[in-house]
Amino acid sequence: MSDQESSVEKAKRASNHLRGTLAQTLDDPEADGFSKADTVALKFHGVYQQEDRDTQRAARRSGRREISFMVRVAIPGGRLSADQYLALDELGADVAGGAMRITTRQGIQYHGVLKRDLKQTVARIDRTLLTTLAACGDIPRNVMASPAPFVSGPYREMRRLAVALAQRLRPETGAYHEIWLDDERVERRAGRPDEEPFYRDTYLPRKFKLGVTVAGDNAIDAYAYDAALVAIPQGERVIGYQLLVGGGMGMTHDKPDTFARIASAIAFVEPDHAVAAIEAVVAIFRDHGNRGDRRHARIKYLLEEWGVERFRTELALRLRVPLRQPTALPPTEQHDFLGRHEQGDGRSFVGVWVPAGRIRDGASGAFRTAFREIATTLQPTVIFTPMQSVLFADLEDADVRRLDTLLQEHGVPTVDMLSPVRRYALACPALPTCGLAITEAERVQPVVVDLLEEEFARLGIDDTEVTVRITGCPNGCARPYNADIGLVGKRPGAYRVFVGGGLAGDRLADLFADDVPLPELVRTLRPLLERYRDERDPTERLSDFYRRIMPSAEQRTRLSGRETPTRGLVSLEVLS
Ligand code: SRM
Ligand code: SF4
Repeated sequence: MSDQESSVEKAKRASNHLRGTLAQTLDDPEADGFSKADTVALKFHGVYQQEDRDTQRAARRSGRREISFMVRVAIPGGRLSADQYLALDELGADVAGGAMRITTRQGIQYHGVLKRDLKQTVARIDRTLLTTLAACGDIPRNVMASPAPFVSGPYREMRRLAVALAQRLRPETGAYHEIWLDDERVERRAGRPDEEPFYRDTYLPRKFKLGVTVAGDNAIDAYAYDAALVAIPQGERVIGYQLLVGGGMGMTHDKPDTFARIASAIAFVEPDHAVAAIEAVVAIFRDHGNRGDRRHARIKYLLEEWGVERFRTELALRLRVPLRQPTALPPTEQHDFLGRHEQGDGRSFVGVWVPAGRIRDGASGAFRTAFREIATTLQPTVIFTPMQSVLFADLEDADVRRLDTLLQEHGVPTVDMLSPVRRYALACPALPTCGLAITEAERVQPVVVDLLEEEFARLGIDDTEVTVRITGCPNGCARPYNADIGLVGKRPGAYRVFVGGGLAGDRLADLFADDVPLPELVRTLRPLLERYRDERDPTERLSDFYRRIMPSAEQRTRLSGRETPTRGLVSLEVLS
């Protein structure tokens, strides 16, 4: 570990608990953007400074910088009232070209917000009783929770826990209120002896991702995060939680010391200790995470260095209770909860697919108008899912009929109209907004889905449930490394292709083919798909089949960073 503080650590320390000169720059009409140091603090407020990558070069050549902002809203468990939903939708119309985008962590993002609209954007979000604070930055992010609105005891308990964790882990700085909101609230917070008793001056070494769910339901993709709690139900009660720690997707191409990792089961935690256990995990990360090299500053690297036993010992010391060994969990799947389901109180919820999470009116349906009408007339609870879709909950039978009609009237597809490839596809925003994108992702997703749909139909395997996830760079924002098929931007127009994760999300995919131009994707996958068609057991999933025919480590590369992926690339000859 490097002893040197990274420049981001220095910027955090100098920001005076996330203030920097943000307020001054916001008020300065001559300033088109924020200084580099201020953009570090700005992220903690849920705001990213961006430039349109499509026009950036031309603009810069003519001496201009066309800066706009992405604003991210944290929504614990993705749950909103209909009125909150409508307020957020209206805000999107006013400041972000009419579109909001559901994120892969159940939040929403507005893109293209102008500097002059930033303050009112954050203030209006605050008025909906939501926040952008800690939606980004080196801090625990939005707490994910299974979106299923079941009314059973364990689901209720799990939802309560998500809210408790979000409240407990929120930073305490007064900066947010000073910069974005009114003075009165600032005065009420003044005079605290220590502004950030838990996070201190430099917060966490890096971002921290967190989720909660109930055993058997992995809609949140729990193994991909820094920490997760899985409720173990017994009848209507939760008897404890499985604590998972050390998942993460981000890596850097050709830097084998960076890697994606599936979370490890650390302990079985009593319900009364659940919040304290997560707080202790965060504190361990705060105190021992790498603050010199941001590439290695996730808790997964600490866990890899320490091992599970040392981590458990440290956790028990901090919690001051003996920790029980983790328990065996039932098999899980990443349910998307699309279509109609009973909630358990005589009412129903309906899950509606949203292409790449963009709630807008477009060629594939008038999603925005339909959802506005549903929210206005039926007043459902609205829940965003980790698959970037929407559940409308608390519906009576007549409401479900009305909802179906509204979807139909506005051309919004229902789940029975989607192929499995389309239904389970995810893509990150990538170009043109993401400053880190190497390739397209969201904008090529329809092409990739069309190509794969056609190939699966041609081979007669179109009943196969597969997750296809695309990202524009190796950071893994659409969680490609535990999907059945993951495409990860390698160089402009070409992707690394990963195979072998699956719907359970509990194992990493292998690097299957490197540097594949999009037009060659189908040809690259064809030998595997043809063998799958010919040799699969009737109920066997694609990734399970792949693992059966490629059982040895030599045949497969685990994306674990212990080997250079290209060295262990799956040999296509083995497949043919
Ligand atoms: Fe992400 C950075 C978008 C979920 C791993 N992510 C970014 C930024 C902010 C780019 C940047 O730093 O300049 C992207 C903004 C693009 C844009 O224009 O909107 C971005 N990430 C997203 C979202 C919007 C993707 C989406 O399709 O919805 C997701 C927002 C979730 C939220 O509401 O908080 C999003 N990002 C993820 C996930 C998936 C997850 O957490 O479930 C991951 C992989 C899990 C993990 O963290 O390991 C992820 N994003 C990253 C990383 C790699 C971190 C690392 O460990 O190396 C970066 C780069 C970074 O932090 O430096 C990143
Ligand atoms: Fe940007 Fe890469 Fe994340 Fe896609 S995966 S949004 S390209 S950082």
